Amino acid sequence: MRILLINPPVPDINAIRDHYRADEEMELNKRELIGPPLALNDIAGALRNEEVRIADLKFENDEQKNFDFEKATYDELTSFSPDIVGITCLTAHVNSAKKILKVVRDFNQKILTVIGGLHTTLNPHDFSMPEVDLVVIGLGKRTMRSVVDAFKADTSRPDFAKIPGLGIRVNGELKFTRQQSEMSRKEIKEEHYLYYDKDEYFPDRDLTSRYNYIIEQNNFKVHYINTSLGCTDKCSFCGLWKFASGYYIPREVPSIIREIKTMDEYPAIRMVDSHTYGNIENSRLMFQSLIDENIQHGYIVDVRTDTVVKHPDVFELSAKAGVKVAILGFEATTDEELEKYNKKSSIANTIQAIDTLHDAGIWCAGNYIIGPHYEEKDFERVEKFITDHPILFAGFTVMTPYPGTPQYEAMKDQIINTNLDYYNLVNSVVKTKLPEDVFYNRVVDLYKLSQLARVEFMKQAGMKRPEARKDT
Ligand code: B12
Ligand code: SF4
Repeated sequence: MRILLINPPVPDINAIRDHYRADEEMELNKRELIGPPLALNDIAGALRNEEVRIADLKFENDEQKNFDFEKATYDELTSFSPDIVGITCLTAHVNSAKKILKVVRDFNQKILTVIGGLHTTLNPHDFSMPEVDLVVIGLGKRTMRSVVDAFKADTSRPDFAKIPGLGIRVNGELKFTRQQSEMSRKEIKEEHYLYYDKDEYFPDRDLTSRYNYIIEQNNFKVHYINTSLGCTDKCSFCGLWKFASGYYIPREVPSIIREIKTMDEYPAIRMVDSHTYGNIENSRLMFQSLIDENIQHGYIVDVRTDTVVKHPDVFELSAKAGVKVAILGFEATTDEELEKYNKKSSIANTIQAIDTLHDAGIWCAGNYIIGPHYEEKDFERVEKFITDHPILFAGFTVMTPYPGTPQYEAMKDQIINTNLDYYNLVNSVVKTKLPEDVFYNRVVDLYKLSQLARVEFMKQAGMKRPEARKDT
């Protein structure tokens, strides 16, 4: 079978960037939002005996001005002639994905079309449309393997009904098979998740090696790895815990180590977990094993502030193992805001976590959510906080109620922009309390201040970014 997997483009709509003066560079440069579509590498890992191609149209669109992704899709279809097209989908991808699906259907009615990802899992009905045959809900690796096998067995009347985690389009409606949400933790781990732990199914990263995923500042080649599934918490604005049916399931450490051993060509590895340290003993074992086996990469991890505060020793160990940057969702600058987000942490933890990570030699990339209700006093409070607690990179996302999250349910009546092209964390889809221009200019001010704070922080800490490795 020939299977074409597509990462759709995210439309380049960015109100924050548009409020920078023409002669100023936005600190959050575009390159930092470029990386491999691990979902597709991952699925391809389970399809190694098939002919698979990955088209990263997001990458191409980010790199080339006026990139025509519909034409690029058509060209891929013509040259590769796939039997199946699979598309991955976040919320900001939805409209591009729908256009791609139309191109595929118009090209050849017989191609089986499959769409999966975070958005389809939380909102499967958004893809109840004639151009879609199967919607994948939840983990996709085993599901896609089963779909391909069923299609291979009978292309004219494939039987998908026994494959869990699907919405099958029958007579214009989605018919759901047994869902991941009906499975116990044990079952997800045994039946789906452990599928990730067989070496022959590790992500196929070669399929995207023609794209240049690098961390621009130091020219490091980067790739991603999953070391866990789900999260320990249930923040109101986040869909990741729902995706994993509320479970946190860490991977077995030996399998993580074996997978990292296949990633020699990537000096930088980002652990794209919701929470890399959700099971602290597993994390301790993972970082100790990396040290014991002398496996050397620079790692980027995702962590909650309360975990850092509770387990400072694990972060010293992590730094020894090569962790260079920790990504943290700070989200807010008051405890009341954190409570509203159901973050189950505190500002005291934020401050302590920054200090603990810096003491360990780990740089922080922390994100703050800027609400549409923010007034001058709120911006001033954030400004003071980021100046008082400078880090390597403070980022600011505009509060975006993503469909399928509790925040969406709470805010849906306030949404004034339902065009999902704008749901990329840099545009407000709810009316801002300050005049729009003032609101975005204040976010721009935050970015500028964050840059100054970073320069000051690096000077004080005597730090500089690591040099590029000679062989990259
Ligand atoms: C790494 C990452 C990135 C990378 C790379 C993304 C890429 N693919 O190009 C970078 C830094 C570039 C990035 C950018 C953005 N990101 Co991002 N990113 C992540 C992160 C940290 C991990 C995603 C990941 O790789 N997961 C691992 C894979 C294996 O999991 P998965 O995608 O869920 O795939 C599984 C299933 O969903 C399913 N599946 C998925 N696709 C398909 C397709 C088929 C055919 C099948 C069968 C199954 C299937 O099977 C897979 C394996 O089981 C998440 C947060 C997190 N911790 O998860 C945010 C996250 C996904 N990003 C988010 C956002 C908003 C963005 C941006 C839009 C932000 C922006 N300002 O532009 C951009 C655009 C991304 C894009 N793809 O175009 C949001 C999405 C929210 C939403 N509801 O849509 C998240 C959840 C973070 C958040 N703040 O909430 N991101
Ligand atoms: S801790 Fe992070 S990943 Fe977990 S639910 Fe909250 S925001 Fe989502």
